[in-house]
Amino acid sequence: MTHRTLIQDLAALPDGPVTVAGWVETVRDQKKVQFIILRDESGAAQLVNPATRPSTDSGAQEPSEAPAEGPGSAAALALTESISALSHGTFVRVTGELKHDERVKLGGLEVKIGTLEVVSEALETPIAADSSLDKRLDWRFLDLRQPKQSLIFRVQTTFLHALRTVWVEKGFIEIQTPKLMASASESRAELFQLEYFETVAYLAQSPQFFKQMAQSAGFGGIFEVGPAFRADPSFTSRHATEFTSIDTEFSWIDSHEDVMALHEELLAAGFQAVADTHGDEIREFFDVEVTVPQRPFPRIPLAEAKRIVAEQGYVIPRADDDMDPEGERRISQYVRETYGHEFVFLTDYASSIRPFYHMRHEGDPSLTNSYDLIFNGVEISTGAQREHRVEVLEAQAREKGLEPEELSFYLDFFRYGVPPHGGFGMGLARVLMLMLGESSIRETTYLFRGPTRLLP
Ligand code: AMO
Repeated sequence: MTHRTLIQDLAALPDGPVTVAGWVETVRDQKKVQFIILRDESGAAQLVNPATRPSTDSGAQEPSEAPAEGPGSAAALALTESISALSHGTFVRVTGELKHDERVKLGGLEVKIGTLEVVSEALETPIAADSSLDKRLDWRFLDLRQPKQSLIFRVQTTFLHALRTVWVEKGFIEIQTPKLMASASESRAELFQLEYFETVAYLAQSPQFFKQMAQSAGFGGIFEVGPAFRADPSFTSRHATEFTSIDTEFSWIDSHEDVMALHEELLAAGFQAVADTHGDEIREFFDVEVTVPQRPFPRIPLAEAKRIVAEQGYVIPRADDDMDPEGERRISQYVRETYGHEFVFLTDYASSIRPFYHMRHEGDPSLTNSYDLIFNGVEISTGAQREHRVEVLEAQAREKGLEPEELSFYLDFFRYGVPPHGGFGMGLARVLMLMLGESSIRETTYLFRGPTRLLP
C-alpha cells in the first residue's frame, strides 16, 4: 500500500514532512515558482516548487559547479522540468514539507515539493466543463473525477447506509434475488428476453415475487438493493433500462398505512444522515438544502389529487386514469404550498391501473390498498399491501389476462400459509436526482443504461 496522507487530513497535521498522492488538476508554471493543484478522493491541495531554470547566461555554471542539492542543483532542475511537462489528470506521488499558511486560499496550507514521481501519465482530456451530458457520459470515468460528481455517490453511500441501519435494527434480513427469471413480474410490455440454453429467460423487472416469497418463508421483514431491468424505449430524464431498486417487504401489516409508515421512517433516517454528513457540500456544489421530511407525510387519495389538479384547469390526457408527469408536478406544487412538504403519498389507486398482486379495498374492489410516493414532482416509489388469499389472487390474475398456470410457482407461495404483508420498491437514482436538484437520473446513476447507451 502506498503510504500517503489523504488531503483532507493535512489540515490536522503539524508542519513537517508528508506524502500525498492523487491526480494533477492544474499546473501554474511561472518563471520563478510552480504551483500544482493536486486532488485525491478527499479534496485538493496546493503544491509549490521554487522553479530552477537552466541558466542562459554566457557565464553559466559548469555542471560540475552546480550544488549537489537544493536550488540550482541538477535534481532541482529535473523536478522543475518534470512539473512543466505534467499533463492534467496525471497521477503522481509527492513527498514534501507541509506548511500551514493562512494566505493560501485553498485550505490555508501548502506542500513544498521534495520529490515528485509520475505514476501514470494522462492523455489530454476529451471533456471540458461545458461538454454535453452525452459526451460526459461517454467519458464517465473522467466526468466522475469532478468533486461534484463523486459527491453524488458519497451521498448515495450515506443514504443507503442509513436505510440499512433502520432495517437491520428492526431485524430485517437482506436478500439477493435472482435477476434471471422464467416469467414477467410487472408489465409484459417492458420485458427483456434472452436466450437461455434450450429456452428463454427474462431479466427481472423487480424482485416483487421473490420478496413476497420471503414472507411465505417466514422471514418477517426483508430488504434488497439491487438491479432491475425494464425494456422501456423512452428517453425521459427519469427512465433507464437498468436501474437500482430499493425494495422492502414485511409481514403482519394491517394495511398499506403500515408500509407508508416504514417508508417515512426510512426516508427520514436517510435524509437526516445525508443532511448531517454532506449538508454543507451539497449546498456548495448543488445549491440545494437537504431538509429532513416531517412525519407523517401528507396523504391524498388519487381521485382527490386528480380533482385538485383538474380544479387548476389541468385535465390529465390519459385514458387509463393514472396520474401523468405533469399531474405529479402540479400535485406536488399544491402540497408544497398547502402543507410545506416535499413528499406526498397518493393513495388508493384504481384496481384497473394496478398489478394483480395489489390487495383491493375490503368493501370496494375498484380501489387498491396501494400508493405512489411523489417527491418534488416526480414518482419515486410504488408500495402496497399484497393480496395473500390465493383464490382472490388467482381471480385477480385472471382478470388481468394472466394465466394462473404461468404463475403457478408464485401462487404456490400462497398455498402453504402466508401472513398478510406489503412493501415498496423505490428507484435509487430518482431519489438522488430529486434530493440534489439534478435534472436527470443520468447524472445520479453510476453508469446509465438507456435504449441507445450500453457503453462504457
Ligand atoms: P414500479 O414499477 O412502480 O413498482 O417501480 C418502482 C420504482 O422503481 C423506479 N423505476 C424506474 N427507475 C428508473 N427507470 C425505470 N425504467 C424505472 N421503472 C421504475 C421508480 C418506481 O417508482 N414491484 C413494484 C414495487 C412494489 O410494489 O414493491 C414495482 O416495481 O422510482
